[in-house]
Formats: sequence, C-alpha cells, structure tokens
Amino acid sequence: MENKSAGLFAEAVTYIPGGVNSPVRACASVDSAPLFIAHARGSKITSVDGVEYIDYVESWGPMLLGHAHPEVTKAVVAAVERGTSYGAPCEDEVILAREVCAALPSVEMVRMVSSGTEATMSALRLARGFTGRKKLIKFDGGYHGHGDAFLASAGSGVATLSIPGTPGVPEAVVGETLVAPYNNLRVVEDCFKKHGADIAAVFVEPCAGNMGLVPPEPEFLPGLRSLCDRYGALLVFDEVITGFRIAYAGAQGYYGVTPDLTTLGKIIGGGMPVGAFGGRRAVMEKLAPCGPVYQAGTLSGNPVAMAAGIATLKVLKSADYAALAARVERFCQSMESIFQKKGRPVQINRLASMFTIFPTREKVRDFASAKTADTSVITRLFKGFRERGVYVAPSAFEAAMVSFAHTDEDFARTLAALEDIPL
Ligand code: HOZ
Repeated sequence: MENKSAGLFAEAVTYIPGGVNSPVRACASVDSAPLFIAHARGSKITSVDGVEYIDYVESWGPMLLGHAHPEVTKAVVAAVERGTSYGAPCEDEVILAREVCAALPSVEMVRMVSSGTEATMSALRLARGFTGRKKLIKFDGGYHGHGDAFLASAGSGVATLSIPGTPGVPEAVVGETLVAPYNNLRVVEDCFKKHGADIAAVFVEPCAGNMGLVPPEPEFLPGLRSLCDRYGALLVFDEVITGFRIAYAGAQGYYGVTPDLTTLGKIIGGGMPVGAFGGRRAVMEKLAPCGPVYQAGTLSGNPVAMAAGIATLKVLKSADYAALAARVERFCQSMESIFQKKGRPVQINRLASMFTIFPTREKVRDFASAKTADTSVITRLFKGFRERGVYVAPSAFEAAMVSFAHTDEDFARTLAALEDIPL
C-alpha cells in the first residue's frame, strides 16, 4: 500500500541525512517510515501511492484554511507570474505588515523573514541589543526553532528523538539560557532574583504546542508580564504556531496579555516559507537600518510568500473561529469517550483548532507531565490511524491541527478509525 513511498525513502537516505529535510518527519519515534506526499487539497493529503488521508498535521500549522485554498492558490499563481524574487521592496510587503500590525495588539512594526527559526533568532538578538543583557529564560519542552540559544531542554523534534544536548552548540551560547518548567512562575521568579540584571528576555509559547499542546494556566502569562516589567526584561511571545490560529488576534488577543515582541511564521505565509517578528516601535527601531542591531535576508518579504500571506489573512479575517473551536471540543469529547470505553487513560488537551492526545492519567500542564504519556500507545495510534486513512503527527510532542476545511464527516471517519484501533 505504501510501496512507492518506501522506495523513495530508500533512495532519499542516500542523498539526504535520514532521508528527510526536518527530523520529526522521518517517523522514527513511531517505528515507521515517512509517507511521501503527491498532492493535498482541503483537509486531505494524498501519498505518491495514491492513498488519501485526513490530515491533522497541516504542514505543522500553516494550513488553517486547508490545503490549496482557491483564494490562496489564485494569489500565488498571480504573484509567480509577476516574478518570484526581487531583492527590493514590493507593495505586498507593506500590505501584509499593515495587516499584521492591525491584527496583533502588541505589534506596531514588523519585519518579515523566511522561517520561524529565523524570527526567534532575530528577536533574541534584538532583545539582547535593546536591553544590553545576555541571558534569556525559556521553558522546558518549549521549542523556538533550532537557533543555538534555544536548544536547551527543547521540545518538538529534539524531544521526539530524545536528543539530550546538541553537539555543535558552544557551551558559552547555551550557558546564557535559563530553563524553567512551563506554568511555573515560582521558578521564573527565582531566576529573576538570581540573574535579574542579566536577563534580556523571557521567550514563551503563550500556549505551548511543541511538548504537545499545553495551555497556560490563568496566572501564568500575566505573571510573566509583571516579572518582566519588574526586572526590565522583554517578554517575547513565540506565536509561530498560535498566531492567527487561536484567534485572529493571536494568543495575545485571546489571553489579553501584551508582549514586547512577537514571533510569527506558518499561517502568515499561507504555506510559503515565511516568518516575522514585531513589537513595540521603540524596540523595533533598534533594528538596522534605523538602529545598530543587524538582521537581513535575500528572500525576506518575498513577493510570492507575501501574496500567499495576504490572501490567507483576508479569508481568515471573517472566519468563524468560535464555531471551529466548538466543533473541535465535541470531537475531543467523543475521542475521550472512546478511550474510556477501551479502558485506556487519556488526557486530551485542546484549544481552538488544536489538540494533543496524551495517553496518561496525569493532568498535562508542563513537559514533565507530558512525558508521562505512554509512547507505546502513541505508536499504536499513529500506525493504526495511518492504516485507516488518518494522518497524525509521528510524535508524542506535537499538536494536532484542525483546519476550516475539516468536515463533520472527517471527524466521524476519524472517530470510527479510533474505535477500530486496538490500543
Ligand atoms: N518542528 C516542527 C514541528 N513543531 C516540525 C517541522 C517539520 O518537520 O516540518
């Protein structure tokens, strides 16, 4: 059934390390080989073997409208016909920047880059340049791309593949990174008490998505805001996943907490390679060419990517986020009932159009509790779903993504598959 995928993978490992261009995709932690995708539309992806799957990965987040949305495709095709890269400003950069500033409460200015990793690396340099301090606080199981400073206790692929430290990262660089447990203000406060004068920024996923989905407890984000204010550090929300997904105004709009800087990616590029970072004017104007903090990129503000982003946001602006969240809530409740019937413990964390199935009895509120999930059940779920035409992330530490294109029939078929999988 997956012969052509298997053949391509066998050839890929000859030319590409591990056969993949991003480690989690190799599916190693769930004892499987990757699917090679031929095309995708709406809520479905189709493999090179011609098998269609209901897709809950959605390119790890960008495809909130579903794959190949007609408005986005039309905008991309039109942009390509005008040339694919200029290395000089174009009107669409201004339009997308204006829309991002209008949507996100904390963002007065924004700079476009080409990936979420680039956005967080640049935001860190800016935070350090602005404050004149070196250290940062991040959270255990938080993932902010693969920049050196962030690869301490990182989630996503680093956690999936159980990579403890990362060779190639100088100790001096990662030595400036302080790590606290998610949802634990006491440890953050201790870090500030000890190192307050040296801490440039706190980087946080306002709703964690890379240790599986772990929402913030009510006091967590406001508590971070006031600690940062007290010690003169910048609060940076990594909204690469949550931006335009939890709500059009992002997690910052949803939770009503205003960061100093925000990093974005995924949805703002509509499936094209885009990242961005933005925030208060006083901070952003430290960036070259207005200020001394250097940051640059040939493909930054790429015209095709800008067109995809503008078209995506235009459709999302009038999308019914609350209705989608309510449908996802009912879907998660039905999945919980199936686990209950099977006598299997489960916690299904969910928020808006995201969820994670944690096969564990323990309430999941940080990375330590996320790691209590039974990985053998995760593997059985991954394989069982795939055999039944449902594609989920090959990892215990990722969020499942639902799009506006997912239908009630997709949910019903997914539930039927779950009923059928021997857990
Ligand atoms: N780090 C991404 C998920 N949080 C995975 C990227 C990919 O493999 O495409």
